[in-house]
Amino acid sequence: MGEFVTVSVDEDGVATIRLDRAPVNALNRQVWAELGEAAVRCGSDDDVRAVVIWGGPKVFAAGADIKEMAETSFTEMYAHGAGLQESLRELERLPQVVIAAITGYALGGGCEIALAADFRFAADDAKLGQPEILLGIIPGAGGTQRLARLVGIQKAKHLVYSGDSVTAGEAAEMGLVDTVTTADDVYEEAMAAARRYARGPYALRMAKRALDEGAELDLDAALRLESTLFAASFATEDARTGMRSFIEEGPGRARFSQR
Ligand code: DAK
Repeated sequence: MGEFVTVSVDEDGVATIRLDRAPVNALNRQVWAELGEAAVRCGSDDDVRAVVIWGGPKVFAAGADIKEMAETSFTEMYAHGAGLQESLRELERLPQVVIAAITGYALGGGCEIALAADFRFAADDAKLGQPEILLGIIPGAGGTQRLARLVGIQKAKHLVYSGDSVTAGEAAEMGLVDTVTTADDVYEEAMAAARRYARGPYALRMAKRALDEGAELDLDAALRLESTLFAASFATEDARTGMRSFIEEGPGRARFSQR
């Protein structure tokens, strides 16, 4: 259990990765490292069936700790920066469905953490953006890459070049967030969605791999990957359960074992 990042797992197998560094969850090196450890822990725990990442009721994360960054030299960043970026790869590569529940600010590295999730649920008070340019630097944890892949390069250019943040409503319009709800409800809505995925079949992991890894490949290779994973899904107990249940009880009634 980290000092600033904790993991708790509820009885439905939904893990909450909680960022907790008052007042704005500024991401110092320790937070990045603990986030990576939290992701590894969720990925290696068979009881974790879905993940919600949450910064608390007021703020998701206002980005990297600027006071720490101000003291960081080129050589230190060169030596450690890639390692810190790895924490988000751990999060992004989790086999389980991951939902970011965003209240308040998700700026810079905060926005980049949310971008590593499968879905972003935002509170209506949320503000998202990549303000790095205003500090004289560029996004360094996927903000020039995942953001452009998600919303398109033009919208990403606008956000990255200007440093402007967008409201939850604007973020929804550009596809940066998936749902908008009240700040009081956003965590529970993310948990409810995560519980639904937690009840899903083992094949959800295969679907996630096919979509995420396939997106990085040319179409032929991506279709081969899909084909392999499709065949592999027939090896799961859940595939037997799902098809038998349809034949005997009709659609949508299967109770999966995640095996
Ligand atoms: N770092 C450190 N302290 C911060 C902070 C931050 N990012 N953001 C806010 N704070 C502190 C403020 O200094 C203030 O501290 P006190 O004065 O109370 O001691 C306290 O939090 C409350 O902030 P404000 O008084 O400013 O509160 P407001 O509500 O007026 O404004 C705000 C909230 C979030 C809009 C504003 O504070 C703000 O603009 N914050 C900075 C946003 C920002 O530029 N974030 C950093 C972007 S750069 C890397 C990967 C990624 C990154 C770096 C490396 N590697 C893989 C190596 C990421 C870089 C970034 O995120």
